Amino acid sequence: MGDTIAAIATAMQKSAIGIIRLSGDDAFLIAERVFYPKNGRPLSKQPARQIIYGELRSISGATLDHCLAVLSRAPKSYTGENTVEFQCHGSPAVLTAALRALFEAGARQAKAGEFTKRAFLNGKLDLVQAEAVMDIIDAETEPAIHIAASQLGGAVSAVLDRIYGSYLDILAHFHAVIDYPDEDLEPFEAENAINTLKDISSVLSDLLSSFQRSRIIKDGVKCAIVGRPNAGKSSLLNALLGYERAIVTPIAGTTRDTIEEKVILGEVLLRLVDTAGMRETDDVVEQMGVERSMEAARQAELVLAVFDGSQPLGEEDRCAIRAALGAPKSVAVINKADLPQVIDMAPIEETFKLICRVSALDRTGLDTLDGIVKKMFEDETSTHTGEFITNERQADAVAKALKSTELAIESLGSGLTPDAVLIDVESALSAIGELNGKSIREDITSRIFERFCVGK
Ligand SMILES: Nc1nc2c(ncn2[C@@H]2O[C@H](COP(=O)(O)OP(=O)(O)OP(=O)(O)O)[C@@H](O)[C@H]2O)c(=O)[nH]1
Ligand SMILES: [Mg+2]
Repeated sequence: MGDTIAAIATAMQKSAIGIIRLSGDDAFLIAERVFYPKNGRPLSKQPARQIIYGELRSISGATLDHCLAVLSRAPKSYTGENTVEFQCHGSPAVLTAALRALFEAGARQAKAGEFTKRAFLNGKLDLVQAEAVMDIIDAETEPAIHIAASQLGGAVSAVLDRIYGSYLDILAHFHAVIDYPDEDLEPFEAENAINTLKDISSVLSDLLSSFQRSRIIKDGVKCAIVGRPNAGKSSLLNALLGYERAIVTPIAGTTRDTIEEKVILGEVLLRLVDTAGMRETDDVVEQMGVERSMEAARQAELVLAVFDGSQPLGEEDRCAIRAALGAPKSVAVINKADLPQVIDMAPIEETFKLICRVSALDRTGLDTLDGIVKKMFEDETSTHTGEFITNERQADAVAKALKSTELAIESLGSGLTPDAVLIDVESALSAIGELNGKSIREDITSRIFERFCVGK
């Protein structure tokens, strides 16, 4: 490692404050060449974790900013190395000039995720926690923040450490009995090992099922808005977004292509897809739009079937009903509640368990829809219980460990000699080791940190 890295850690746009990070063996030495504390003491002689006011200068001595610096001494820092963070004024020009000064003073540009990678390599975070750093930056809803924050705090890591330790105990016990037959060791009892492995397997199953929930919380739910032309689908999209995203006209067949936007409804992140009105048409472009609508409905976890309450239910509405029936979850949205209602509700009530009346025009009834969606995904979004794993890599590792654990239980139960079981326990151990980074290949580590932004 050794070399000292620097990067702008905040977004490159005008703002009140912009932060530059510096980390490595020579961080204080390099910082002293560009930062001059007002109290006259050199930076390296200043106390750690205190705010130091001073002047940031280029190598040639030109003042670049009056700013604050905070230093942390190894190993008590985010990266585990000597670090300095400069809180400058948030001007991209100032930050760029200050960063250049640090390069001239001996630092080099940090790569994406390099600060967090160093934190991992120095044992400040395990791999699951490092991934949570990324998740917390990416979080778009409060439940997503809760999951990431709990992972970052080490909740999942603690569970994995316990499991890892149990596998090691089983392996160590077995080897000790074989290698030291003369010692007065407790014999290796298959039944004890089975009990431990069963406990582990139940924890791993819970973790694996948490992935589906965390996926919904993190990535959101794909939600198609379908209905006959002019039902008010685009108006509903706009009303939910709070701005005029999609074109709305009284002409049936306005929307041709699908439009996707994210919105938070009922504390759930929805990836809303506005679609072309479903109907038989000779217009080639509209036909292609209708096909896309069908596809969007097929891919959706939730379908909002929009009906025009001011019109009788017609043949064109049946397409929307069929599309909604094919989806795992659906809601009938009876729109245009501000107009006299003539729609025959009986067929809709027969088909849909969940119905709400709204006026996309007046933006009324949206609270009811919000409540319905909230209740619908209550199980998935309640983050109060249990630990969550949050990406494919983690899910794959847990699935691998679970499979090997179950194989081990099966073999032990069927009376196979314990050494036949060891291979399974060892492969479960290595799956968990890859998950938390206790035993991981360098190429996997690099892949993980490449996903990070520079400065993190
Ligand atoms: N009175 C009333 N009119 C509405 C309401 N919602 C939409 N409209 C009107 O209905 C017409 C069609 O609305 P759109 O949102 O374009 O309908 P759409 O379902 O997206 O239509 P297509 O894209 O053609 O499939 C427009 O004139 C809207 O102003 C509502 O709640 N009340
Ligand atoms: Mg439309």
